[in-house]
Amino acid sequence: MLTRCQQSRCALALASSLALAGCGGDEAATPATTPQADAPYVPWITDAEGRAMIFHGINVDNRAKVGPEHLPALTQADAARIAKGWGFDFVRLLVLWDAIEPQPGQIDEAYLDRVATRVDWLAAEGISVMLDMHQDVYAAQFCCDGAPAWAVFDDGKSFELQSTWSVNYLQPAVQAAFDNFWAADGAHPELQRHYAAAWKAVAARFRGHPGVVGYDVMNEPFPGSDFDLTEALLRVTPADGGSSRRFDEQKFAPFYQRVIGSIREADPDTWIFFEPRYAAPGNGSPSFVPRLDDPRAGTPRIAYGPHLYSTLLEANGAYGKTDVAIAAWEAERAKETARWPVPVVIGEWGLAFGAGDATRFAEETLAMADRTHAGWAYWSWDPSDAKGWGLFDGATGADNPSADVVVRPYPRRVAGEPVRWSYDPATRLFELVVRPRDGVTGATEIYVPAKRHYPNGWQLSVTPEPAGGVVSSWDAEREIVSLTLDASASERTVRVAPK
Ligand code: 9MR
Repeated sequence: MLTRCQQSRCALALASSLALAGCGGDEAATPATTPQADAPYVPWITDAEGRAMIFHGINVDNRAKVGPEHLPALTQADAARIAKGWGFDFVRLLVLWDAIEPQPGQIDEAYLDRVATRVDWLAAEGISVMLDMHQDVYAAQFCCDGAPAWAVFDDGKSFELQSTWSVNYLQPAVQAAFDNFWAADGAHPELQRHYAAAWKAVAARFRGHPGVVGYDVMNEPFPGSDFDLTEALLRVTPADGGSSRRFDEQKFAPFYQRVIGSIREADPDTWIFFEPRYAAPGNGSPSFVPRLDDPRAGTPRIAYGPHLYSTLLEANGAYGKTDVAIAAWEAERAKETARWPVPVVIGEWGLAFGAGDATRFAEETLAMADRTHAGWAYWSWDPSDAKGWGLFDGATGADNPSADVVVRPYPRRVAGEPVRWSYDPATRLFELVVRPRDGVTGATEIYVPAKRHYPNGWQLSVTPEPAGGVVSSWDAEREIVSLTLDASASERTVRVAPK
């Protein structure tokens, strides 16, 4: 039980934020077969040349959640800006169940056409897209977005609209709607059946699209009445895992397994991302999702897309010196990826850059992502609000100073094993350590935001230097340096430094 004081801190936190919210081969497409329960996971997503793909990107975007067409505000010119102005190679693109299946069993192919147009724009810019089946607070009729109206069963429970969107998760009607969804053998078994079938339709549509790298099964899945508010706000998980473990093991994992199976009936190859349950893991609590099996032939293509938000940061309006969200998050994810070594992409992280010490939080998040080999997508491709979440100004369209923090050098493709990489914003030194790996072709590509971060120029060095010197080429428009490293050294360090 929470004390009264804890409850008021919770209310404060909620009021300001519950918005927490081996390298694989590239086998040819083969039909799904029986699950290979023990097939080892692979820790990198690789491209057709066997290069590890490291993702820096952005969520596109909040405006897809509502409106008759359910489309993000993205234009073709925006796609070019995301790639060339910010150097991003990744977009987490929001799609909505209520747009995909507005009536039970009827897939809106025209909507998928509109989504495909956006995917095409992004792919033409070299951006890999993850389709994110988004939801916030279950459905539009509660406040936010997600399920079609016909899939909302709230058992007649009460709902009072709360001014902070995420606080609506605590409303009895919302919890009942989720409970009905998770109860696969309950009163509404059709809900998960429809959800899985909707995913299959999406997968059938985007199967083989060169721009689509992954499917994110559900945004920030909320555990319904198993939600542990104390854990979410105070990062205190019962020793036995409590209702969170019960949810993850008994309801959540079977749901994931079912949707994975359904996607694989249509698409054997696209990576499937799962997230931990909503809120607590994003703030540094454990997830109890067990290993998920991939029924595709060959190596599993299961990846992890956890979010990272500090409740405390949002509640206090500043990044306090005692806020351990990032360290706790790193420690918990390390335990999980030791159990299942899958590629990790932080599907969302973001913050109000107007808050105290926000830049330090952002830089620590990004350093941690590099350290742990995680890709990421900033929340979101929306103009900045009053608190400063966006990376550009809605009125002028110009970059905000926050873009200078979020946009940084990274190794977007690594022809070999990426051993480690880092970037120090103070010295502007970028380093990548890479080991040769058999069967990989193509060049290692590093995004170097030259105009933004190296106004006096930059220099590239490789140690030990290859016998014939460093062979590199520079794409000035996209600010990408490509370099070919031979296998004569067991490990090489590539450095980009200011002149
Ligand atoms: O930032 C978004 C806010 O403007 C919306 O009101 C809210 C509800 O639609 O969603 C916010 O975005 C959240 C996203 O959907 C899920 N993860 C946390 C995001 C930031 O709060």
